[in-house]
Amino acid sequence: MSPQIVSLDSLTASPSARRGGCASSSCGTSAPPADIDAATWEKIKDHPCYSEEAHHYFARMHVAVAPACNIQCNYCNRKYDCSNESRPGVVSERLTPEEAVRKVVAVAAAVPELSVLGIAGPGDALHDWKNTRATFEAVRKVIPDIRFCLSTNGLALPDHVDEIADMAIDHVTITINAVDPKIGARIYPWIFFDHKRRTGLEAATILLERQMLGLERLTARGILVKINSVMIPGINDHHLPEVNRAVRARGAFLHNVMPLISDPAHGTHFGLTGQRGPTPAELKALQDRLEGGAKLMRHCRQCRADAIGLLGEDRGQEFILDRLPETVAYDPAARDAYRAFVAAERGDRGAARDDALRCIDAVADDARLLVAVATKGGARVNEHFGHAREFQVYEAGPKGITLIGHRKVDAYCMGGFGEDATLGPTIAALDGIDTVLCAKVGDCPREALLAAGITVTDAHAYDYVETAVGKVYAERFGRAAAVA
Ligand code: CLF
Ligand code: SF4
Repeated sequence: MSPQIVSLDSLTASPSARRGGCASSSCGTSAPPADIDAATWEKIKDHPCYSEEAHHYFARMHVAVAPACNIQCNYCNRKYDCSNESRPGVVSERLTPEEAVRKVVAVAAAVPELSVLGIAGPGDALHDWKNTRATFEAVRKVIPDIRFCLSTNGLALPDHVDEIADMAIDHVTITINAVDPKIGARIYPWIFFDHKRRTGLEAATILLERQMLGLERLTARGILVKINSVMIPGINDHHLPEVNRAVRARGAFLHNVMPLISDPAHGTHFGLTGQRGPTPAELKALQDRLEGGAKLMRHCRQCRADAIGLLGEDRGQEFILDRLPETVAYDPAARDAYRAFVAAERGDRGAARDDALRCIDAVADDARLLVAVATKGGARVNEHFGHAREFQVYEAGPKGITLIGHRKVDAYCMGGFGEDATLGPTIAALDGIDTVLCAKVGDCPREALLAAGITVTDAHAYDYVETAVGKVYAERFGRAAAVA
């Protein structure tokens, strides 16, 4: 049976429909949204990529045990890293399965938020299946409650679906950039398949057919499949709605459209030939166009193949293998306690969100507002403006309050002092934003942003994000009394 398409709109429908279960702030539960069955919710509720809500609370860890790949993408230079699931940047270290287990145990002991172990390269997790399988099997013996996730280009996928299902790997990402081989041939110069290197239309035809076959086989086994698509202006941007329809028809759970990252310094074909990536506005316009099809993931951070931590952070440098003790005792108590905390926090946040959405509902017209939030997790406004390395962007409007993306910046505050040189790029990165919410902000950046037409305020510090966005929206459109 195919899994249902998840509705992230469950967070943006009418308040009563947005949450299943109780709406009391004291209920201490995290009941599934009304349109997600209990079994599916159990699989996604602590997966930071498959549940937008979970990404506020839970962390993923990637282990770079799969360096080899069986295809070439024009946006990838593996000396530099895998663009499939990673932003360009070398993997700090490649690991053997044994080393990976040691590292996972050390991270699980130190990071109670850890819920998912992913293998996302730096090559292809299924082409390097021996390493991928050995890693998952060994980790399962030590940490039975961690979820497994893998990412693949799909070429080898049809051959591994049974083993994936047998190993209880519940989440698989396939990168599908085209369903038309003519478009695919502009993205993939070659594949290695059935002992032969193949090029051009033949290569793209085989790859695209194998991707669809793998997707169909996975969904038939009840495995949740997310599709990643790299948006490449002039090549597949107008084609991605067709990709969205095709993957939806085959039971894909989520569709994640990511911007091409293209820089000559990365040494990729696209980088060297001047192929540009989309602007944030182009990406948003495409994502808006895709609404109503396969549900969209909008909180991807294009993370490295060795990333560790919440999606908006990378703690990889804290866990370099050489610096870890040879043996680490793993005690699940801290992770258990953290999950109990999150369950209670979600109950409170759900009630606060319902209140905030009622404020939005009270404004009858079509007014929309883009709000950027500085947060370090927990779905709260809890980061100083000067410390933020990214801002989460929320759209408030008739459809509710929706996370629509993020904007990366360099931190303004370095060693206790404001770094004026970063303000210009930060203001540029916040183009189109109406209000910035943060836990604290100094006069200098506040005035500079105001001069650029952006309001920044710490008046809602430590509120839940939706509460703060709801208040700003209601205040802006004359409904302050409704949120008192
Ligand atoms: Fe890793 Fe990918 Fe699993 Fe997540 S990442 S293998 S599904 S655990 Fe997540 Fe990172 Fe985006 Fe990938 S934010 S690049 S979607
Ligand atoms: Fe690079 Fe990943 Fe494409 Fe392989 S599948 S070429 S590792 S981006």
